[in-house]
Amino acid sequence: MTIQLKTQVAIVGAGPSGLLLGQLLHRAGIDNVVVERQSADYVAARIRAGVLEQVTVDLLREAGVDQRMHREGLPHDGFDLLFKGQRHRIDLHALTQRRVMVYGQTEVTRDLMQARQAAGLPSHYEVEDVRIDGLQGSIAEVTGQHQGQALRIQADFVAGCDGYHGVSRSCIPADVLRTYEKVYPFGWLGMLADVPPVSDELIYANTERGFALCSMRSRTRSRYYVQVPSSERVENWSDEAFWDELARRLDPQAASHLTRGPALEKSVAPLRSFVAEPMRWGRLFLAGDAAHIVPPTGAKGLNLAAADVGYLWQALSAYYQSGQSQALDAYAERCLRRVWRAERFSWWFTSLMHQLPAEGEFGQKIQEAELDYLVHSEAASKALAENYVGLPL
Ligand code: RFL
Ligand code: PHB
Repeated sequence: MTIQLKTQVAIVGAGPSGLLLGQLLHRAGIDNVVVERQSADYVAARIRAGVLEQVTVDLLREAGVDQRMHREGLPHDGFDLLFKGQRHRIDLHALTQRRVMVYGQTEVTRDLMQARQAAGLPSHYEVEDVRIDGLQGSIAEVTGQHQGQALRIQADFVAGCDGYHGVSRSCIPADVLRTYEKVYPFGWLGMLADVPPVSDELIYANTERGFALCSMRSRTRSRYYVQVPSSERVENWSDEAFWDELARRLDPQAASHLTRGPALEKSVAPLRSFVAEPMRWGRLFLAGDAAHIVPPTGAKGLNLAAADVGYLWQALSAYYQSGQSQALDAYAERCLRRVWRAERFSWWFTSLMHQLPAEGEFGQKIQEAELDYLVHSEAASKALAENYVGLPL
């Protein structure tokens, strides 16, 4: 038997991009169906980003899923840069009159999944062999298999929200698709633990032993990262070894305040910059990690995904309200302008904060000079702050 559905927008992928788009479209009266490869439990358990820009917070409010975030999220007015053993505060609010919200991607995803379920919107999890056809024709088609049953969805448009390893990007013919990529020779070993954060705000540390980041999910849950070679295996790191290494990369005051505890999760994430162009091909619109990846140093991955979704929601709303396709035609260009600015910032902040052995001692001295300039020049601090809190849409 085949399950056959008709909808306005078929959304491939139930990550934050797909779920946020689904919720925004629903509130604009636009039908949509979500198709996801993994199980709902798997999607809900993934641990990823932690810092939301105001633009993302505003979109979550538009989607009607901001109540718990405003109750439990932690607004942050600044963060610390640590180098040469000293911490320097970047006062985001004084420099930009804006702040960021510390609220985990896991929580955002859970809120979106609950809202989708409460609204009774169609979602198909554990769908294998997803294929997308008809992108240059009069109707698009998404097909797949769910527990031996065929699924066939006809749609006006397809939103490719299926992440870096998804199928939608590969629907764009090779002679049309252009990709730009930079792979870094290091990754982040991350650990999540139910211990109070070492500091009230995030600490980004540049040390001789490599980069470290002290982040958090709440006042009782910490998220820490240390730079490791990209070939590093998580099995090589006991909890104790992780805590010891993190402590060595902090200033003495922070190291003495570090509360240790068992890891709830530990994993190594590779660092990559990647952009695929165009982000639209016929009836297909790519959004989020399906089209671009940034290294996590600037906390831009999830926020860029949300900005794409914001543009796509506006463009689809305009199309269904007035039949006008100008905003859909402008989608790729609007997104890519923001994407490349975030790519530049994430690459720059990554290059500034990590040990880069290939750059030698000269590179090390340039990093030190730039960090010194950054914290002593208001213009330089402001450029960092305005990118960190997020450029306006
Ligand atoms: P996602 O979250 O990858 O979701 C894509 C969804 O599509 C599904 N999928 C398919 N569904 C159907 N058919 C197929 N053939 C499919 N192939 C894939 C997947 O199962 C998944 O559910 O992309 P989205 O929604 O665009 O969201 C983007 C964000 O998740 C991402 O930008 C950030 O999480 C990036 N990122 C981080 N960003 C930060 O700002 N700070 C971080 O600390 C941070 N840590 C991370 C990260 C990304 C990671 N990845 C991708 C491995 C850590 C990791 C490990
Ligand atoms: C996180 O909390 O996971 C996090 C925070 C800031 C970043 C990257 C990751 O820049």
